[in-house]
Amino acid sequence: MAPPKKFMTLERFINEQESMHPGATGEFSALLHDLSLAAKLVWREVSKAGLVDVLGTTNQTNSSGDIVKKLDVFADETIFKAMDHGGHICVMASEENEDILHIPDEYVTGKYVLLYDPLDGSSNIDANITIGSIFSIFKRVTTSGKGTLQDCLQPGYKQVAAGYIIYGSSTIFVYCTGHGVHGFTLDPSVGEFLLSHENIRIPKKGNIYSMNEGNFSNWDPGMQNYITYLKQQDKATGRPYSLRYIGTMVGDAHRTLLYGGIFAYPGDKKNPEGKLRLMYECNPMAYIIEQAGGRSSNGTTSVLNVAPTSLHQHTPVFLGSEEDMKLCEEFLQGKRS
Ligand code: AHM
Ligand code: MG
Repeated sequence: MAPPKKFMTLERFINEQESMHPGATGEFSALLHDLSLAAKLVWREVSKAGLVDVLGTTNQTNSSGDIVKKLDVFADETIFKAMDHGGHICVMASEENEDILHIPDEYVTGKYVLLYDPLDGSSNIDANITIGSIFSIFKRVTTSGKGTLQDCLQPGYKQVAAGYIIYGSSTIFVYCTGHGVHGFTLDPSVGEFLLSHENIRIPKKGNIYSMNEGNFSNWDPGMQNYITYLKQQDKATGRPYSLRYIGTMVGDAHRTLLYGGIFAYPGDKKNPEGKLRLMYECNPMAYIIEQAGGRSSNGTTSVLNVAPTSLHQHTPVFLGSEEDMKLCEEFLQGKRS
């Protein structure tokens, strides 16, 4: 196989981006470096999940009532431990923990806030299907000392960076700091993430929809009409839309980012706010998709405009290509049926 035109490690890319900001202190770059180490540590366990005693469940449930997998616990603790002592974070929050996570007393605190879903798609672990980790970064709003809940509960448009790691047939670190969405594929033989997807732009329109259609009977009529419409011949391709659904948001959103189309987890009769969490899943993914030229919505407005009121709140979420999102909204608002 021919080598790429240039080898660019994630570490070097982060440093080069920092040098474009003369006032940068290096704190933010250090945070990203630590995140890349956390990603490699989690990948190392994920990739041997079938070999060692990490499969199966613990007997705990998390704040959303899900059964906690051993790998969830490992990923949760590993990310925290990789990030707690760098001096750049004042507080963290994780999908697996009810309350905010304080930086231990022996370490200094910094100006950033990290929220993360340590292992997304955990119901797929035992079947060796794609899973991921998601992160969202804000600047603190309090001025010093330990961070607070107030630092964590910021609307998505205030994110200064967000990204995810997808543990699929290869492992890719995708992130954005407001200057393009970039993907780095892990070369396990050298232990480095190498630039593989520079400046990702989501197609203006796709032909894939990704959602748990098993919930169809509980959706409202606008949503049902939209899906029924997508199953007819698409004018652009002469085919109906294809359904692709992994049940791991990272995987489904990553495919949507690269191929276009729409990913959604709408609210329904049983769960009006849907299933996915605003702070750990929807905000960071909405930021990535919007920065790549796509759109996000909670059905009414951009997900990034939603003012959070609690750490683990859920929200309906729609992410995708500009044209697909426009069409979906027309159905949701009853302008088409
Ligand atoms: P989790 O594994 O972090 O709890 O994430 C929840 C997952 C998402 O990754 C995915 O989009 C969704 O739950 C799938 O839900 P469902 O099984 O209802 O389709
Ligand atoms: Mg998740």
